[in-house]
Amino acid sequence: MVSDITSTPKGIPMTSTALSSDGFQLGAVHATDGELSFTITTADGHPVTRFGEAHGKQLHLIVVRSDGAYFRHRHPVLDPATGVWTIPWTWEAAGSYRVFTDFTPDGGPGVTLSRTVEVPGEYRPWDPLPHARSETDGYTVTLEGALGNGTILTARVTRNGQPVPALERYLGSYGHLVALRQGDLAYLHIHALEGEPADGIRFHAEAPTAGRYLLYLDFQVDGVAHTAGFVLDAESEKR
Ligand SMILES: [Cu+2]
Repeated sequence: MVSDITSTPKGIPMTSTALSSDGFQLGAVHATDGELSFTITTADGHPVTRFGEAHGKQLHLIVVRSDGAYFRHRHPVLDPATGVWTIPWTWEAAGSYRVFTDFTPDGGPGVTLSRTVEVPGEYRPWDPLPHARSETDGYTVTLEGALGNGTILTARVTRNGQPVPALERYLGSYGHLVALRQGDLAYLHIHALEGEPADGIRFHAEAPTAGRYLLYLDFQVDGVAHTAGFVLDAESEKR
């Protein structure tokens, strides 16, 4: 479970965008020569070599450009002797990227740490308008419902106008949704509710504030993972 979320007095989850938290630190991220690597250390700099699991993985790596473009959710491999995580990597475009590591220390609650990485080159900004429908790899994905504090979002995946019956469990549920607040990329890991995918994948959303959010749904069909992106404006709390 992701519990880097600390509750405000009103009980609304806020997420850290820091590179250190809860006694852990994300070391420098190297991403050259076709490989991305980093180390999670303790606050005093010792590499962490043992991790627990959440959503079937010891660590979830989320990389996205600061404007929300070029989102990737990957699972790097740990060298348990050194604490170095690696994954093959090439950058698609220039810009400032945020690298999130979402992990579970051995025996502890989950932690999310992040850092920025600058990728040189000519930068072409992306400024998306709100949209709740996304086309990806031949699939059409819609997100129904309002994003707010304690609202339900329902994702539906179709292909050629028909529901996709072969939606597979991926990372412990039929879909995996990450929401980032536009502006600071505050990180929300939105958990799927149990249910059959024929009825749509339902998520329980807790947007910490009103404002614009970038959302990314990962789903899997025939062993292949796909990502659909959305932009939603969170409603302010109704009174
Ligand atoms: Cu993951």
